[in-house]
Amino acid sequence: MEKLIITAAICGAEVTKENNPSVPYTVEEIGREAEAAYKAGASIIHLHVREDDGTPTQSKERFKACIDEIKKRCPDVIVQPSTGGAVGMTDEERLQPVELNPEMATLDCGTLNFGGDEIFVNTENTIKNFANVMNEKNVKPEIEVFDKGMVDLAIRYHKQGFIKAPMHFDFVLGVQMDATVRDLAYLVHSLPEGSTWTVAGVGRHEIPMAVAAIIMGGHARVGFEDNVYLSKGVLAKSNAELVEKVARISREVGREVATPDEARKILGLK
Ligand code: KMH
Ligand code: ZN
Repeated sequence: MEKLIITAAICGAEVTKENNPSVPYTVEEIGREAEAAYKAGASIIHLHVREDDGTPTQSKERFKACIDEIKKRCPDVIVQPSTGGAVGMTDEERLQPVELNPEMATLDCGTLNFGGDEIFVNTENTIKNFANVMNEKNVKPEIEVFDKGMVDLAIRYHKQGFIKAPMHFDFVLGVQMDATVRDLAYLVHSLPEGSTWTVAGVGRHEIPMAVAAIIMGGHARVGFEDNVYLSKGVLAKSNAELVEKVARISREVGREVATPDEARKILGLK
């Protein structure tokens, strides 16, 4: 089996220091969390950024400052900015980090309920526009899937020329779809040949879904964006603790962890 790519989703847009005091807000905190996660085995940093007070922002300048800080500390890590941002942001706001020509960025492939009255809106025109902008900039999309129909939409858009193969998917489970091995297997079996995938289990599902991915030949995403606990009732002191736990489990069952350059080869990044 190929090596395991671990993505660290270190910040997110919804989680706060009230949930876990180690959630990073400042440029320095984001740099420190990214570096520790990288040293623990993460080859991709999935990045949201904040103002110093924790307010989520998609500001190009703030992304640049955070990416520069991350690259100063770990020059070879893959930085994958979010184009999802936070619920309620405009498409123009959300697209800003793509202007920085990152290697990858997320492409959310559908609209979904996001708790309470919140709806995370991704219309067909939004998705096509985001895909076109990423193609122009040679940015590899990570296709964010919250529901099976989003896989089908991505395949349709691939056939229509909006998304290039090989496609890379991230299944975010425990928001809309259940985080079960049955559901994960259903998604994996729906992918075109040659695709790669990772899974992000939300909340208590984070580590179990990562373990399923390790065994099934996929890749794993962990981090504060999705979960702030190391184990039941125990807050993780850092994103690195979550990365370290998954890296250790993977090695113990005989699957080595990919470096950023090995991840680039697996994902077909230039
Ligand atoms: N924060 C969510 C509204 C992504 O990064 O592309 C969107 C999200 C997905 O986290
Ligand atoms: Zn995200």
